[in-house]
Amino acid sequence: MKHITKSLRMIIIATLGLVSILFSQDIKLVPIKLELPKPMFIGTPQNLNVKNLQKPLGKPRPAFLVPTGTENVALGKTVYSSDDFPVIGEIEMITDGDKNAAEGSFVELGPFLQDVTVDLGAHYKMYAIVFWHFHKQARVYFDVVVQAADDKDMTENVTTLFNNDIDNSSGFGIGKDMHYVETSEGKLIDAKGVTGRYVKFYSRGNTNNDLNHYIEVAVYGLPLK
Ligand SMILES: [Ca+2]
Ligand SMILES: [Ca+2]
Repeated sequence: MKHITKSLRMIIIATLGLVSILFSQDIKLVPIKLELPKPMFIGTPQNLNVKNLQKPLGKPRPAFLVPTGTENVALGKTVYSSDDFPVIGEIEMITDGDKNAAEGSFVELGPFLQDVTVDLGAHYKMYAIVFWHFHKQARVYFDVVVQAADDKDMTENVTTLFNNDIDNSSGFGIGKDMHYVETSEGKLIDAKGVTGRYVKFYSRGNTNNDLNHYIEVAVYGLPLK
């Protein structure tokens, strides 16, 4: 009996120690501040013949936790693109905060592999990247690759955060991530605290046509101290 009491006391002391360590680190996590646009369709069509396709969750995406103070640091920032003269829309619309699906809210880039690069203007620690290609109808975009780096040419401190190019037709290596159906929730990628100033997004057409579209990209981060 005496032995049990001693063990119990030690467990309590250890637990209290752990709790005080957690509090002393003062890392407060809060759900990401994310205003979602109006959904344009309900459910997922079954006729999308796409390999390695993620099953829909069937419910809203769970809250994503980030350190307190984390904001969309891409809002209003400069965007560069492989297609400087979009067929529809302007490149600036990709970081203007408008995530609606309607005509007048999306940018249409040319066919085949196209990219957009956001210059955050300074170095940030990134926790989540959320982007909307198109959500007026259910589509899957191909060769979606997302990279962060310190320089615009993506040569220094490059991290590939997402790659679903399953056949390596875009040359970034075989992507292990899954295809997904675009919805009003956008695609959220866990950036796991990588650092960088530039975030680059690639795609190579979609299940509907060979063109590439962007409505908005958001980078949730904190300034690098
Ligand atoms: Ca926009
Ligand atoms: Ca491919």
